[in-house]
Amino acid sequence: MNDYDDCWLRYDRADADRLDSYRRLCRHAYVAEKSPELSAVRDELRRAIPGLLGEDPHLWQHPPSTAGGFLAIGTPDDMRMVADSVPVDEVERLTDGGFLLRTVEWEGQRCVVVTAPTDRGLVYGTFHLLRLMSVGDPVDDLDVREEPTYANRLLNQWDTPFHRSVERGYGGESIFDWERLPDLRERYEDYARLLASVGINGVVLNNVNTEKPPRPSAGEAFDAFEGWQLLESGRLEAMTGLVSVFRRYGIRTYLSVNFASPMLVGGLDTADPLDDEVREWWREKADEVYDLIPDFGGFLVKADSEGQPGPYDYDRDHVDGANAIAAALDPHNGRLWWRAFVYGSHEDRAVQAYDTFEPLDGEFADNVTVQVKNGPIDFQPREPVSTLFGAMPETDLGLEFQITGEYTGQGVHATYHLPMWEEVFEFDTHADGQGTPVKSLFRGDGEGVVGVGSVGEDDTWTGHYLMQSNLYAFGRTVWDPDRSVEEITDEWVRQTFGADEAVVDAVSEILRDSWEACIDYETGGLGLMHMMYNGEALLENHYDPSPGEWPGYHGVTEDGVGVDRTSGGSGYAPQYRDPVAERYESVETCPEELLLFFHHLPWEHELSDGTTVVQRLYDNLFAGVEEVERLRDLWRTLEGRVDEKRYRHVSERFDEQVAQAKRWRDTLAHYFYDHAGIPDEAGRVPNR
Ligand code: GCW
Repeated sequence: MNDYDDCWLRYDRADADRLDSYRRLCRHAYVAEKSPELSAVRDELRRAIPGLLGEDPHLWQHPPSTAGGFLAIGTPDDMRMVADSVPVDEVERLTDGGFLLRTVEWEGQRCVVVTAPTDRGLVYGTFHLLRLMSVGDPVDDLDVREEPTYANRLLNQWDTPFHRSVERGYGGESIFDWERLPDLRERYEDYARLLASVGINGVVLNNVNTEKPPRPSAGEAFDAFEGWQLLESGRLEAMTGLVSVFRRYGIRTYLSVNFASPMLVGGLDTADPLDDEVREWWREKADEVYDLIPDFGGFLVKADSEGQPGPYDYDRDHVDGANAIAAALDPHNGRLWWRAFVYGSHEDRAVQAYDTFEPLDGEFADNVTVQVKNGPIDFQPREPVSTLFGAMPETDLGLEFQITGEYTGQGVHATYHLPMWEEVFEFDTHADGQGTPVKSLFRGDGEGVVGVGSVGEDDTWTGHYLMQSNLYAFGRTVWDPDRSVEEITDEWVRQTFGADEAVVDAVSEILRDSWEACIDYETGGLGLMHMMYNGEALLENHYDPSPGEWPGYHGVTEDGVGVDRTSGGSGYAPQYRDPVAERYESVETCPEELLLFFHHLPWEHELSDGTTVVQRLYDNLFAGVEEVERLRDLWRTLEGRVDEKRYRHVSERFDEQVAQAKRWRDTLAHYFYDHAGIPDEAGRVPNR
């Protein structure tokens, strides 16, 4: 037994009403044998069946003739029994990762069949079946057909191979012990299981920040191991075992690489993407990587951003930079993910990504994916969606969400991101006329959705038991963005906490309402953002309130609040297509939840219900704290219903969250009051 938590893969005993049928159909399992993925499937049954059914599984290498019923897992090519009992063309038509689950009659026995055209699909199908049993759904009449919506469902680890830290990770140190590779830890496999169980099919193992600037001058050594070193030959060789762990679960491995690798790793004196030697260096390096890891996914690059080198260092643009590296990956079918999170000369950072990338549409190589954060700023509690979505029809795009809670209370606050992701997915970009929601994009073979990871060495994995839900929900919504928040949440709660309806209801409600509460106490709402501490003293923690630090983000002055991002201001609103651009451009039609993101307004500007802006901000700040208190009290009703360890852990964090929410409320309320000079009508903001 490990000390760390099993998260949603607990496999607690199934509901008594269902137990007979589950045992009859799933205790005997006939599983194809040929691949590493299928050995992972068998291992998962050995873990799950004893817990769920209270009996060890019987694993067969041929269809058992006398069991009375059994579970069969394999492709139609692997197993004649499968080919005989499901429509083979239907299976063959499924995309990679897709699977069918059917309950069938076979030679007088009733059987559950899990089948797919690929072994990866069998892994997903198996986890799907185990999920059904974990939440207590019937399996005696199954007819399930599933396919992932997006071809690429990637996790970006921001694990820095440097003192094992995780940038913006709140679940402890990195689980990856690079210094000890090729030695493996059981935890790698358990992590791969968690990811595969929700359909993730790629993992970028290291942080996009592959270098800690400043770089030492020539002749001086780096004083610590840095991410770019993972491209060194010895490191790559040591990594192959770790890659195999993920491969067994259908997950391809990727690396973040430094744009200046030809210099750092290769010893060249330039990284100019148009230099022949540089291009040759990338080609040889890619050949070496693929010799060791034939199914390697590709590279991810953060260039010209926050101190990382990039093509601008050589007066080249992002197309030159990306295409040079992509050319090296291309012969191996490798893909280059190139981030759009760049800075530039603009006073308003919101306009930057679109200004930089939209003009380059159509120029990127076919195996480049431009990876864009969900909003134009930086994973704030609420942002409008990025203007790049739907704006680069000739370019493969990826959408980047943050699973970890950098700006939403980190490892302490319970802030569930799924409702935010749903808002992003449902947003109509009008890219292809009305009815082009964000979720309808990213459907090409080279496109997909990426999540910035949240796990670490902590027993809870994510630093907070309830925040395991964000990792779960990310995988499930990216598998199928049409699945509702309620459904995904309900599945997670039942697998994680069991079937007690009082627990299911309370935890679901806590999660559902947590995001709006966070927006209220951390921003006051109305589209304000980025008032988090960013100074050196607390390591740019992005956790504590510090509204005075970056007034450019919220535009607070004595005469008003908000940032003018219309055509008369920074010009962000017109980057959208009409009618979205028109809607944001005008104060009258701009949705209130984003009003101050797009407009600088007087403190006494009246909102649609007659409340003034300043009063609404006060009201929201107070409402946010009250809401967190209500959610904490709801959790407290679960004492005795949830195991002591998790009950206490979450209770303590809730107490801290309430205290911190009050700190946010008071800091912001005073800050607004100091600038507006207008007291709260309810008298809740004391003069200082
Ligand atoms: O939000 C900022 C974070 C950085 C991060 C960067 C990025 C990995 O504060 O920690 O660096 O975004 O996304 O590149």
